[in-house]
Amino acid sequence: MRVGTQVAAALAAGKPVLALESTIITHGLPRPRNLAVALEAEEQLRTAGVVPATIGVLHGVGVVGLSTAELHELADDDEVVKLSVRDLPIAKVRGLTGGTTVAATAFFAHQAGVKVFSTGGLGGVHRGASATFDESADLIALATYPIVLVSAGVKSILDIPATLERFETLNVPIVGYRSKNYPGFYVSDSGYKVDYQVDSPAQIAELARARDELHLSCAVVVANPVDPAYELDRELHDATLIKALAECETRGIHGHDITPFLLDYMQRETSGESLEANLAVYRGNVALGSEIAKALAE
Ligand code: PSU
Ligand code: MN
Repeated sequence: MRVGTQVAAALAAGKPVLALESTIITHGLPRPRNLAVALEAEEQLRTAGVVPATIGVLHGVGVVGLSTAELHELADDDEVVKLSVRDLPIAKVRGLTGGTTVAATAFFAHQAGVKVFSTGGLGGVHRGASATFDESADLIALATYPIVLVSAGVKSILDIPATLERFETLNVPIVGYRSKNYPGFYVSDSGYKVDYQVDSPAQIAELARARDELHLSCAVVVANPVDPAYELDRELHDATLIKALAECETRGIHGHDITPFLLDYMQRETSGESLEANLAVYRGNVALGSEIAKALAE
């Protein structure tokens, strides 16, 4: 693993740093928007006085704080792979270049000492998981690496109540930001609730400190609903989702290809409307993550 110079300097000085994942760049967003979004998120952070630490793997080496040139490299690589934690030894031995999922990003962030991480949507339990056993390694990672993770919930392409149950089983606390409605990524309310609400970045920092004092390894997961003004039209959302899941079944897509396939399908079939919602979600999570990073640096 290598820590970028700006990130290393900020960490040494106790300045706020926010981790960002890179599967969103390599497999979550279409080109060329992927690079634009990655650069925009970093710019948003610098303006807020927070050092961005976008994390990915280049030629087998985990990088915490990719440079602008390295972001270009990752965004434009035709061979780029999706790397979760289990893939990291293989990536190292074979010198692979890849986007890191929430799980792998949380691993590297924690190793480097970055305490807060913002993403768009989390992986979770897939629909039909009782037969396929398909649940994202993000869940296990969040039980293992004590960071603060900001997301807008899990997408409704997943089984949301089962995902919430698994978080409970895995001892991962979830708090809603200024709401007890668990968000559904594209929409601000998934129809399911969380048990606890927090109302400020300072309260989240306090929770992370309490977790550390208890020597618990779990992440604190912050569910940050998208502003309802930017959410995806619900009817369009529900109709597209049904088609996406059917198409996935027909084509026999499985394993780590499912999430990228569903995301891409939603984007194409909503003529980019889901993409705009996706970007609003991401901006909101980067903004909240930057405030939490500042509260933790105080
Ligand atoms: N959900 C999204 N956008 C994404 C992902 C999930 O709304 O880009 C990515 C994240 O990197 C997440 C990964 O960690 O997909 C989960 O993949 P899987 O379901 O294969 O674990
Ligand atoms: Mn999976």
